[in-house]
Amino acid sequence: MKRTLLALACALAGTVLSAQNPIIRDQYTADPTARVFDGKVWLYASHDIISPVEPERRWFCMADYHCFSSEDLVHWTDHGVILDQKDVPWGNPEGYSMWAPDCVERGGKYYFYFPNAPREGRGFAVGVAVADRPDGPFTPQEKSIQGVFGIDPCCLLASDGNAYLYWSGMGFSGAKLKENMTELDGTPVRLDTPLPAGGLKEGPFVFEREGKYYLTYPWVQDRTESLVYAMADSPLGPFEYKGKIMEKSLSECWTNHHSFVEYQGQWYLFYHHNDFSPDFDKNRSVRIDKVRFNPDGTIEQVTPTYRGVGVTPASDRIQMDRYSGIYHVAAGIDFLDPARPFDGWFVRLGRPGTWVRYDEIDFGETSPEAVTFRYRAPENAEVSAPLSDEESLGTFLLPASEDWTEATLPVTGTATGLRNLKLLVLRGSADIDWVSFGPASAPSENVFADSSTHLEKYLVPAAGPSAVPDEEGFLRRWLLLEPISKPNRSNTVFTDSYLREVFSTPYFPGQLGSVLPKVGSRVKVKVEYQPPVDLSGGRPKFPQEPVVYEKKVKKLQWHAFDSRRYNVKLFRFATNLTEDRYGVIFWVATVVNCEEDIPDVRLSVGSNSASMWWVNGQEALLLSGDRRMVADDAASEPLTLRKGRNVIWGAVINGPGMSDFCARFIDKAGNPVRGITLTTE
Ligand code: FUB
Repeated sequence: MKRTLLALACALAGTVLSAQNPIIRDQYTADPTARVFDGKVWLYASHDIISPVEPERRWFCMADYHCFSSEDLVHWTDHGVILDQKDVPWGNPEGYSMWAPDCVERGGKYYFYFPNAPREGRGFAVGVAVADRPDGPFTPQEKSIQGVFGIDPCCLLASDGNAYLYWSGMGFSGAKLKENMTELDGTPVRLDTPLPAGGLKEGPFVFEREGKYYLTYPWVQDRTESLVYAMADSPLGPFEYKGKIMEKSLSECWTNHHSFVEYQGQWYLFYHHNDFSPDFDKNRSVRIDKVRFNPDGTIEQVTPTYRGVGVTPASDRIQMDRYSGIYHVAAGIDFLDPARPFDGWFVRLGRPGTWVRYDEIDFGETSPEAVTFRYRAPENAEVSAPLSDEESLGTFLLPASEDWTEATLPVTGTATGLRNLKLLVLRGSADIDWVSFGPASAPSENVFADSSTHLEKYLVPAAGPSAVPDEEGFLRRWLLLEPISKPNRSNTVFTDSYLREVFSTPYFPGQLGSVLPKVGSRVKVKVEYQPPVDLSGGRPKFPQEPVVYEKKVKKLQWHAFDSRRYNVKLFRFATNLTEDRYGVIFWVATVVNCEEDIPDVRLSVGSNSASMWWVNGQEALLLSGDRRMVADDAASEPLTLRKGRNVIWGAVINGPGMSDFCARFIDKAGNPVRGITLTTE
């Protein structure tokens, strides 16, 4: 979650912050009050700092307020300082006590209520500053509000047409405000201290919903605050205690402080926690989670999450450490740099089988073609990206890297609209900072570099306009289509009739044609889905129970390779570039160019497992059954390689084993055919 430049930029007002929880990531923020003005959510919060005068002082320290706005609750704009302690006529200019604020709009004016230490005397007073816009400039009144002594003001614009002010100080008080919004209209009333008994109660936030008034507040229990609430039929009570909104945090951050807001039909709870400052709980950060109401108006308890709310565009850096779900004790989060907490966290997926899930990613209307991982891994790691039990964006090889690095890899599955994404480790382990999805461009080339340590041992991108067969006549230049999922738990089904049926299925345009697909082109192929095979035991384990396979469309790419060996290692090809490697069909093709007709030759093939071969559109060979790859396992009837181009197609099918093939042309005497060249177009 590295945002050093962004953090710098955010020192300026009007910058955009993109976030899950905590939502503001370049400064401490606390005591959030969220309001909706002009179709946007506006956040007014305390601004925790380390004391500039007494850095060792382990107490709250706040000199000013910022406000923030957002339309999607994900991207927040910091509007900068809206009020500074130096500018409050009645306040102590060095009091550092600008605690929990609130802001409401009435009659086109914005009223910002804030507690502060007065110039004279002790304790806290509450003031109001007025502006024409939600982001100020706010002009503070000359004097604090008469009759209000305490902290944490909250203003309610009730449906009875009145505005009410609430605050805490030796219990809760409330009072009607005058039309001018700056003075109390009458004597404050003490709100009956609702249960639970004992323990400090502060931070009252009162809101109205469906004719009920909710007094919600933090309540200290064992030195840590949980959020609780009471309900009433009128703004000033009597209130009846109802229960907990949020449990106290396990990390024992002393305070919590919150507000409720309804935005676009959904209610949200804004609250805070000391995410960026685990060792000092007076430096806090604002979070958001969704909140729901029961049919009787009571509040469903809220579980704090890292994921927070809002939809994250797939092209954003998706901070997987802000997860919706995580599996296994070997998975967890850590600061990227404990000395620089605002750089954020990464998620550690410490062994095969661990996973992390991030919900509500918006892939839009166009499925991504590439994914970039920011990660590090002690050895090569294999990470799959399922979207559900049936769908996946692919399996990705992350080459070993001790340092943080980025790898951009082609996506093999499809995703549009809103999806939840899991990253599941199949092999090795990885620390992941973020992932981001985008269009194809360079990634499909990068893949060779990224996976070179594995793939390059077996296959290298075709180099030069043509190749020649090796000394033994084996054809080593091939166009390979990424594997088509065709789930088979055993190779025993590969009978002639099964193979003919499977291989006569049209999968892609130009199949078996005389014009070969372009290198790098992609085809949309309808495939049967098989759930990821369990590799944890070293050998592939297929599900014991019958699995319902569903049809889905995948985008598969054509690659041109020169094989380093006489046999073409399809399994390695699949393992390095795609998610499917077992229970698959590989389509392969090459062009044999001859200077003149060469009669009486045979195509000689070996494959693991079954395969079928065509020369110039005619079936040449069918290798059925559960086969091992053996050179010259089967040879075609004699045929003529014509002067010019001869197009060779092959299809290899496999179940739970490795896959490869070798092919050459031999003459009557069984010697390799010479004088031919190989191309892929
Ligand atoms: O931020 C200072 C104080 O901590 C607030 O006013 C209280 O509600 C608590 O969150």
